[in-house]
Formats: sequence, structure tokens, C-alpha cells
Amino acid sequence: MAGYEAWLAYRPIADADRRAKIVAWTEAISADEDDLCIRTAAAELAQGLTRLTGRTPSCRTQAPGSASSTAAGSAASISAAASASAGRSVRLGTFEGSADVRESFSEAERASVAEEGFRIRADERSLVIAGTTGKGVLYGAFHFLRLVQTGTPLDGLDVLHNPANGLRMIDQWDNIDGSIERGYAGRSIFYRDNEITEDMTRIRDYARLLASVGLNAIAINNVNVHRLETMFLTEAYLPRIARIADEFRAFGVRLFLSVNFAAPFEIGGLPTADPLDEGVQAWWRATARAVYDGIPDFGGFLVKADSEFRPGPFTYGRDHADGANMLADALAPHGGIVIWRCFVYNCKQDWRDRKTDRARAAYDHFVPLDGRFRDNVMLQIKNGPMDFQVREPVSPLFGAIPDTNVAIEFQVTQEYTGQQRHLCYLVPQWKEALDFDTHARGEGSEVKRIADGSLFDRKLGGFAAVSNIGDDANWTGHPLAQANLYGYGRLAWDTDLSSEAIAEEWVKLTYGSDERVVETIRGMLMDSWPIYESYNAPLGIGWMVKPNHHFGPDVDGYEYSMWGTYHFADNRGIGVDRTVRSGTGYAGQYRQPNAGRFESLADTPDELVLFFHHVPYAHVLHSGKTVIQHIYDAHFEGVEGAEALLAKWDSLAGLIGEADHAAARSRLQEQIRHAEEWRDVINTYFLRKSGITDLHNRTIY
Ligand code: GCV
Repeated sequence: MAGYEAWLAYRPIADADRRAKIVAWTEAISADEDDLCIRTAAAELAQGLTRLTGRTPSCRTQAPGSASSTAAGSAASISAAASASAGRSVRLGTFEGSADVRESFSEAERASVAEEGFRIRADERSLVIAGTTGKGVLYGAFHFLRLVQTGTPLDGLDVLHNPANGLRMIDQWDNIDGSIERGYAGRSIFYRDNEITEDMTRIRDYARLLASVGLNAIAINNVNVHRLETMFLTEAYLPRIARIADEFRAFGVRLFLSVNFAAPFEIGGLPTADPLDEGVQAWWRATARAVYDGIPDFGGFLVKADSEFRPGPFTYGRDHADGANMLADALAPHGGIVIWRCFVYNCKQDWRDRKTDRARAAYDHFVPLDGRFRDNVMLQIKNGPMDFQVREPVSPLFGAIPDTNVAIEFQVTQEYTGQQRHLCYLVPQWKEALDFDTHARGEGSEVKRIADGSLFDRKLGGFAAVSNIGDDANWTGHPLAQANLYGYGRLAWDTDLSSEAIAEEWVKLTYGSDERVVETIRGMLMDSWPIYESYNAPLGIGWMVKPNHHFGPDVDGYEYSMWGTYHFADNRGIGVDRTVRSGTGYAGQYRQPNAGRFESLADTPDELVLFFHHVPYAHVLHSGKTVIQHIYDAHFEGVEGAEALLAKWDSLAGLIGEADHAAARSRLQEQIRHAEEWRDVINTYFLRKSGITDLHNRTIY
């Protein structure tokens, strides 16, 4: 069930034969290195196997600071017995720290394992989970538990997995008052009533969830850093932040803080925050030192600057490279990095001016700075040029700054995709962005190869995403929204996994392997993004949401469309002309052949036609339908799709836990009601606007 334990519930294996086989392979667990992550790995294995098989393996690990001992793990009740000899054991370790593990692999095999990768091999005597580092061993342990649960035979097992991305990060947009910006699953698990929480239980359990899918970094506060969170950099808060970092460290997750660029001025008593001012630079150096005193493996700073009214280097006539490099220099001696967001645009743009275009902004700001950022700076680019809409093209900034480290930013929290009241499995959307070929170095220059750093041979690369969890009992509000968090982690680790495979894995771990359950929920997840899209903003236009909270239909509602609209719909047509020939020129930010494809109305795919072109309502799409007919039909189909989701879920009554079934059911019912509202608001608006009423197939009300 998609409850508190999420995909780590470890439901008992029903098949007695299979259970016996697993018990025979896992009678004992041994790890003889003094390594925090390896101890966590052993404890997790012991806990998982105990619940899966009903039998607790004996466990020998090394206590912190000791030469060698037999110890109990922390997260599970591990028996302190010496390793059993009758059955086979699981041996955990790194190539460097354990002679035993090292000898199980050839030199070439050892060399094939990346820093955080792992290798699992079964031989006649034992099963070895090996890594280059303790973190790798921990990921290997979680993977092994996944293999056991998804029915993989252990005999002859020999697998190697290396993460595709170095940085695999989750960002909390949590505020110290306990609220979460764009959070839809309760309050923060980190803060309450303007204090950092002292209770580590949920934080630890969250760290487990993150590590189990391979995530290795977290920023624990909102990128919009208000006054009290600015103070996180001071002695008043650092000890409690260090306490949180301790919890994450045990699970291999490095802690980052979002910082306020104006901190030297706001809390440091300096007259300026100018990045070229020596006093400011010294202040950041001293601040970084203080942070590292308490958190030796601190990841670094995440920065939203000169965006949506946040302070930044522009105030002082400096640019983003000046700002980011100054922070990078303060962090460099400690091994920290700066993650600098490219979500920079002018909120006050007057949309009557049809040449200025928010979609252009990130590219226009950052391309001229390529090559100027320090090696420990990473630019974090949202997947699309706007803002996590249900459908956007890929940001053209990918591929346009070859001499800069980049990370791709996704939004797991469903701000514009149904706020966890609607089912919207986002992995297919993310995959589409990752598989987009930028042609930056000719054919085969996919976004995923830019994000992971390989295409341009960059030192740093990776994924970041805004989390979807809060203190709701099941973490995500909608039980099925857990699949998005799970999927994000799995995809960050392996960008070649298919959306279906990830969905299936999640269902099996969460609900068990009953074929009907697996097939039905996997199908629901896979259908859900197209369904949501069909009753949301059509054909790539985006934005038709109520202002500020961004939920529910309001065609002209979005707060930054007050000087016009984001869709330019009038009685003649709809869509934004972003061509070079007659529009904002945005299409020209792509490399060929993409630039040419988006420039041409005939070649632009239907799902993005209104993103790139302003067309009459009677324009005929590739599908053969006119734009207005498409809008109209899609909104009816969307409601039918939402109804089908509920029917499928209902077919599982009795096959999954009652409470879980009821919780998702009530969300699916609500989704139908909202889909109807979307259909009626959007269709009424555009029928009126266009004046076209001779549509086919449906009765016009
Ligand atoms: C944290 C969108 C959201 C904001 C968010 C911003 C960002 O505009 O609506 O809530 O601010 O993105 O990514 O910084």
C-alpha cells in the first residue's frame, strides 16, 4: 500500500519455495569496514530481509571507530550473532576497504564500478554487494532488496549499475513557518512554527526513501529565502541544521542550503551585497567556513537570484557569473558547489509588446556568460523555457552553453499538473525532455547527455527536482503521487529506464505483484499525463490557471498575464508567434534542424503548435482536426479519460488495502469533477471567442 512506508513496506514473500531460497542465500550479513553508509546498508538489508522472509539474518558489522566487532545495526534489530556457516551469506564492502570483497572481482571488474556505482554477484559461497565507496554499497543493498521483491532469481546473479548522473538532488521549497511553497501534501517535515524541528523521525525516514532510489543531495529550504531562513547561515541555526545533515549523511545524502544573495546586507551588517566588494567576499568566505565547521560534507549553496523579486547581482550592475563565482570561491576550499538557477525573467513584462518573450529569457541571460563560470558552479535549468507547464518544448539553453556545468530541474510537486489532487505520472514527460536531441554536437546530442555532463565532457552534471512530500501520513497526499518521487529518483540514476518499467517496479514494490494490480495501475499511470493534458491547456499553450495558487481553470487568470494574456487569443486566432520571421524569435534559439522545425507551422508537432505559432481557430492540425475542434474534443475526451481512471481503480477493490483504495478513489472522483470544470470553462471561452459553433460530434450546450 502507498502509505507511510511507501515502496519500502517489504511485504512478506508469499511463495514458500521462493522464500526458502532467499533465506538460504541470506542467512548472514557481514561487513567488515568502519563506514557509516555500509552500516546503514547492513541495517537496511537486515530489516528488509526480515520482513520479506520472516527470518532475521545474523549480522556482523563494524562499530564506528572500532577495529572489528560484531554489532547490532541501528535501523533494524539485527542479531549480534557471528555469521552463520550453513547457508550463504551476503558480504558488503568496498574494493579498497575489504580484501574479501576486492578478491571477488578482477581488476577490470573493479575498475568498471564508478564512484557511487555497485556490483552484485552471487557465487557458490556468498552474495557480494560491492562498491567503490560506501554509498555505492548502500545503493547496491537497496537494489538487491528491489531484485528480491520483483522476483529476480538470485542464482548466477551478476549485475553492475553506475549512476548516469553525479548530482541526483531533491529540493524542498519548505519555509520555516512550516508552510511549503507549492506543497500539496501537508506541512513541512523540517520546520514548524518558525523553528527547525527537533524530531528526526520523519527526516530519517525521508532520507531512507531518497537513498533507496539513489538520490544523493537535498536542499532543505525554499529557493525563495525569507528573513529567518537567511539566518540559517548563523550560529543560531547551524547546529540544528548540522543535526539534520547527520541524518542524511547516514543515507549518503549531502545537504545543501538555499541562500539569499543579499545575506551580507540583510543579516551581515554590511552596506552592500555587491559580489565584487571585498568585504562581501570575506563575509561569504567566513560564512562558508562556519557552515563547514558544523557540516564537513556540506554540499553547497542553491541560489535563485534576480528572479521573481529575489535579490541578485543585477542590483550592483554585476552579472550572474560575477554573483555565482563569488560564492563558488567561498565554497571551493571546502569542496562545495554553487547551484545557480537559470529561472530568471522579467515578471513585469508587458505582453502588449509581442517581441519580448519570457521563454527567451534564460537563454538570453546565460548564453553570453558561457565559459565564465567557475568549475564548481552548476547552472540549474528548468526542463522547459517557461515553468513546469503540462507541455512545453525543451529549454533551448541545453546545448547552448557547452563550457558551463549544467543540471536539469524538474518539478515532482504537481504545481501545474493537478496539485496531487489529479493523477499525473510525470516520468513520461521528463523522459521526453531527456530524449530530446538538441543536435548541439550533431545527431545524438540528447538533453540527458548534456545534463549528465558527458556530451561536453563537463566535470559536474545532474538532476534536481522540487519535492512533492509533506507531513501527510502517506507523504504525497495522493497515494499514487508516490510514483513520481520514486520515478524521479530511478530516472536520475538511470535515464534509459522506460517510464513503463519504472511504473511497474513501483507498483510491485508498493502493492505487490498480483498481475491484475500491476497491469491496471501501470496502465493508469501511463495514461494519466495525456489525460490531464487533454483537459488542461491545449496544444502547448499553457498557463490557463487561476492566479497565484495555479489550480483550476481561468483562461486569462495567471498572475503575470495582467498586461495581456499568455495565449494571445482573440476572435481571429490563438497562440504565441515565436518564430524568427514574424514573432519573438524564440524558435531561433534552437540549433538546426530543431530551429527550422519549430519555425515552420507545417513541421511543428501538434502538441506544441500554439507554443510556437499564432493560428486561426480553423487551422487544420496534422491530426486532421481544426484547432477549435481539437480543443473542444480534447476536453470531452479528458473527462472520459478521468472517468476511465476511476473505473480502473474501482476494478481493484478488494485487491489492495481498503484505506488506500478509498483515499485514491476520492481523489479520482474529485479529478472527474475538476476535469468537467476545465472542459466547461475552456470550451465555453473558446467557442465564444472564436464564434465558431459548427463543431462535429458533440452537442453544444
Ligand atoms: C519557488 C514558479 C512558482 C514559484 C517558484 C518559482 C521558482 O514561479 O510558481 O512558486 O518559486 O517557480 O521556480 O522559483
